[in-house]
Amino acid sequence: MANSFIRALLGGVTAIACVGSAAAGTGNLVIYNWSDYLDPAVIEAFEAETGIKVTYDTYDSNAILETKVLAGGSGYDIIVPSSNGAARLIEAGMLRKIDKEKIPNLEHVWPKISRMIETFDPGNEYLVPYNWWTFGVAYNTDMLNERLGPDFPKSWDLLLDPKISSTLAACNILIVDSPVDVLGAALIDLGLDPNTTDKGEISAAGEHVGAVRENIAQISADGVVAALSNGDACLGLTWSGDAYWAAEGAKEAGNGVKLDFFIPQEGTLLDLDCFAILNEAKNVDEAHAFLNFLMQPSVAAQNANFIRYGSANLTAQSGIERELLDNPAVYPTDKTFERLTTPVVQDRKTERFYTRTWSKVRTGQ
Ligand code: N2P
Repeated sequence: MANSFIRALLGGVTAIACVGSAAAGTGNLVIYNWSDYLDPAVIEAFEAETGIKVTYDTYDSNAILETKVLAGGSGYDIIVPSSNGAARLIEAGMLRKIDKEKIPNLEHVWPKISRMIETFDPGNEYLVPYNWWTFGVAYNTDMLNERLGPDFPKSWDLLLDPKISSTLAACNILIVDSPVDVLGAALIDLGLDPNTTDKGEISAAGEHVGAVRENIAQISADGVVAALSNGDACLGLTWSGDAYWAAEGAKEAGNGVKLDFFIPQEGTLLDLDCFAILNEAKNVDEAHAFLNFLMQPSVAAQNANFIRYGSANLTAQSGIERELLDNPAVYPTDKTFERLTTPVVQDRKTERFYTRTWSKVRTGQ
């Protein structure tokens, strides 16, 4: 393993040498990514190495990304949609085929993860897998122990059982603004398929969350991490990497807030984000150069250690912290895998029904 890591590093050096030629293009690159989802030092290193100037912008939900991109003229080159959103953008003809010759470091992608997107991107022609995650429950250990005792159920019930969530409402429950994840969790809690196309079942999931809506302080695109870190929330339904990020934030702040995360016993969703290059990208060579740079195992490892998400770069694992690799919420074991479902891409009608159901939950209708 050590040898292959060293070989990979050497491969990376060659790749950096190639990257220089991309600077002969426009010399600019515009990236639109989820917030807190790339180590700024990676961008600095890329700029220093290549002379390419990166403009970086962020979003907090697939809905925001899609609205901006589907309107056209966004000005972005690289975007980072989650699997469902990525599939819709491929179908809408918004993405450019990746020129694999320009990204030799694609060889480091974990085949198990590449396969996850095969159903909607056969041959991974448009997408480069970035990170995977599980959706679960982040919590403030002291606040929950105080209110529920130490043996509280590691279950979706913490939100979806009104008796429990009403006890936690005063210390603030926040959930991410992500219909696929939250309605999926509600479907799982009801013993239903999180990928159902049955309108009655989707409505039941909406009503399940709606029944505890008054106990949710905020459905937030970007506020969950900060609220957990600061001790302003005791419960957050969010993604594994963000939960980790919140816990690290509290540790760094030294504010005494202790956070943990679990995958509910009923099961949950596992999904991934991918890099894509827009059809309308103006800086295509630079975009390829950036992806190749980031996918060098040493760079990918540094980035994974920073953002705390499970990396799709297999070779990078030699450089990823043991604590992250051993955390089944970040790198699920085969046993955990049995309790996980990956969202499928729904037909347009079903998709719209999920969105409408979610809007009702959000607005408390
Ligand atoms: C990063 C959030 C990305 C994870 N903060 C869900 N796509």
